[in-house]
Amino acid sequence: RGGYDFNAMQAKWRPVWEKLDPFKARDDGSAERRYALTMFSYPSGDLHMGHGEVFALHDVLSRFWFQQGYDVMNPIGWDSFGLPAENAAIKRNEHPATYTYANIETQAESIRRYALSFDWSRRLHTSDPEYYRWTQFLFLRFFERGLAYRKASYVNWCPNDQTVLANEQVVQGRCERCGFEVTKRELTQWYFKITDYAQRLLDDMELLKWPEEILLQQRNWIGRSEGAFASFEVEGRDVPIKVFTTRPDTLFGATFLVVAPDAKLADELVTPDQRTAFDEYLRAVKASTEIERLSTDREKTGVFLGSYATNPVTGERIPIWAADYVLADYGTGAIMAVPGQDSRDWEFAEKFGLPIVRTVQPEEGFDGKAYTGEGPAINSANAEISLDGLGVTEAKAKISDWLQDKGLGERTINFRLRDWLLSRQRYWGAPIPIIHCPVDGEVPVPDDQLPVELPDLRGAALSPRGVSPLASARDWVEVACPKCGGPAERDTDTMDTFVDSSWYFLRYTSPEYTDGPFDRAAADRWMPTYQYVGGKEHAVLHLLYARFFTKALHDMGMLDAVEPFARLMNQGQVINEGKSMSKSLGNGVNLGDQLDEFGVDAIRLTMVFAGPPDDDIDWADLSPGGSLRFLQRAWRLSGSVESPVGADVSTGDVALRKLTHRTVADATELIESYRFNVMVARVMELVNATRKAIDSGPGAADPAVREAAETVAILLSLVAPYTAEDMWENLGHEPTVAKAGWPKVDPALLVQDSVTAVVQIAGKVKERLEVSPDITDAELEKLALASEAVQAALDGRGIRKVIARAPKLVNIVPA
Ligand code: ANZ
Repeated sequence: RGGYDFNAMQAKWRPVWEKLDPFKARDDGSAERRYALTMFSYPSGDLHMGHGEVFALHDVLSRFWFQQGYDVMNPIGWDSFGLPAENAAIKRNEHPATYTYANIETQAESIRRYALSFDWSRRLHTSDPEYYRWTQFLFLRFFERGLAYRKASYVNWCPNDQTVLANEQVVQGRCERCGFEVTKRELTQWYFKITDYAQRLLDDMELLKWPEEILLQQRNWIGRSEGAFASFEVEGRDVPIKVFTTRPDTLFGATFLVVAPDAKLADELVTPDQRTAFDEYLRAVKASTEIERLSTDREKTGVFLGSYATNPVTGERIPIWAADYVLADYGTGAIMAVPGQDSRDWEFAEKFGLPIVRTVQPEEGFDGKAYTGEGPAINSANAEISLDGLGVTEAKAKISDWLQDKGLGERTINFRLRDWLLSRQRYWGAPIPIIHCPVDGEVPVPDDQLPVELPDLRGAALSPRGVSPLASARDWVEVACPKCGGPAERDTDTMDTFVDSSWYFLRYTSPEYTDGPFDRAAADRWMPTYQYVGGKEHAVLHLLYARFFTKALHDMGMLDAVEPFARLMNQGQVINEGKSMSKSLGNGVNLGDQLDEFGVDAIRLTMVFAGPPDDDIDWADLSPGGSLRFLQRAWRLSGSVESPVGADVSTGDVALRKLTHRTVADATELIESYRFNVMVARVMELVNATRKAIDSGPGAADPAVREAAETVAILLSLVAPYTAEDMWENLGHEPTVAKAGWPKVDPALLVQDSVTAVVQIAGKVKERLEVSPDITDAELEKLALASEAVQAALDGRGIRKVIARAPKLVNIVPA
């Protein structure tokens, strides 16, 4: 055999594996099931470095479980609806499917070359009619239960993509996809009632082994606040104004009310003489973004509405203003302003000359404006109730009870989470399966008429123009109402692609199923996914939506699972020269080029070895050439072994055997705790030790050398499958090393002969002793005091105290 040649290995083993098909989930009950899932990709071009990383990391886990004998399901598919394909189609004057499916083939080929342990028999594409038929089916189930509904409201609008966006898709005031500043438009749109699930989405986080950072983001996004509603009578109006407050204890300091200018209420409250000023203000507000509106350091703006309310505890007549720092769709869209304790209210009061009353005594020495801290209530008493002297918590409880008794308010819980806006005015998505009939209203397309397939539109017909391109396909739009048979029209919006990805993990469990979106029995066998690997950018998007879908389907009796993803691992980004890769910076690294130059295994190894999975990795700091040299060194071991397959290893060199078994034991733990890079480092040590044993130790014929080399092959199969397979063959085995089985650890070989105990005097290390790992505290203390070095260091001083912590440490405190 010649030297290490990665091209030859790649050419040799790929067809062998494709024939063996070792990664097909058996689903036959022969072993415990494990569902390993990685976020499926958008087919927008070939694989990039980020895919390379996430796939390499995910494959370590999946292959580890295969080696351990689990029945692993590791499916692959494509999230193939969405804007990139549509924009490309407009540019190239073709159908989005052309671009989409060509890219899928390109990516599929790259993934195969990348040698991932996917089960290709479960492959799916969300843009296939066989898939989106079921997305539509699920939409209708949500619709039937009132979990999908249409309403008019101000929504996020991306002027560039000419479509609405969900709140989750607006990142710092900009479109999550194209970066354009998002504006507001009043439109009638479809929503999923995710808010019904707010509390359960919070509660069930307890079931999840996810990074704390992601859970925290979801928690904040859901934004639970405990507080109260309070009612304020309005002069000349029958209905009082209800406000939501988290600080009912500050009610005595409410010196004015503020309503959102774009809430209906503002329009109702404005008096004729304030009408012009108000209309002008409203126009300006509509042009601003939510981020701007909520920002604390922005100059406060607002307008007096001309109306007055009454503070229910002070009886004061207080003015009602409209200001954009109050949002229309949070709480009730109206607040009681308490400048004494709220900074934004303080600034507003200061700017417009409104009264400020402190109702919490600030700490000694406080010289700021609004006081938001703890302290006893002050100025908070009337003939009926006094909060004075009470702390914030007690005062809140007392006033809440009082309001409740008086019928002036009630305790409540408010969530920041809004319903999920799911309709899009774009072409390349699943059509919403609803027919609008002038007689019957919103009529679902009957299940047996699904899928509602997309009409054939391409090129310029897809150009964004604010209404869905589907509206221009008149033959498609005009249908008979399924109820009355009269003329009706199809809904022309398509679903957000996040709807497609909210249930794909269920479809994987029975991808061929034709009686429903998934076979319940199959889903119950596999769900929840044991492990999910993907990017943190999905924290409040996909990861939240998929949780909502799973719960809703559970409630509909379609599924046992209440959570989709039991464990989550996030990967970092691959950057270059300290910056994200981008065309404009010219620092892009092409995955395909790297694979051509260094081979698949060296690139995968480099990604895994670079650091902890969730750290960003800077390609400029890494050495794929070094990885390649290591793989060559490992591979050469397999050609050096001189003992036969199955040689009796019990007579082998004990030192090398101990290292081998220790390496396996540590690797097992390291993989389970996602420290793959350390695992690789341990394999490198084993490779070096094995080489040394061959060249200057017990020699190539010692069976311990075979045991070590086989172990290296198996451990490496998680990261460098081609090299590992080639080693396995050189060692006299049949393919595939991927199913060789995780090496068994002999506990007797893990016992350490001795450990180093450190002896400190007054905190300084004075002696190191080789001791038995089983030594007792008393024995260790005796040994330490008998040491010459210790006695010399004590130099005749007496001893006040000795603390022995066997077997590693003795601390001597001299008198
Ligand atoms: C009086 C008060 C006094 C308030 C005080 C706070 C501090 P979270 O915790 O985020 O739920 N608020 C209520 N509805 C609002 C809306 N639509 N737009 C903007 N602000 C709104 O915040 C709840 C608090 O935010 C509420 O409690 C209300 O101001 C304000 F010392 O009421 B508070």
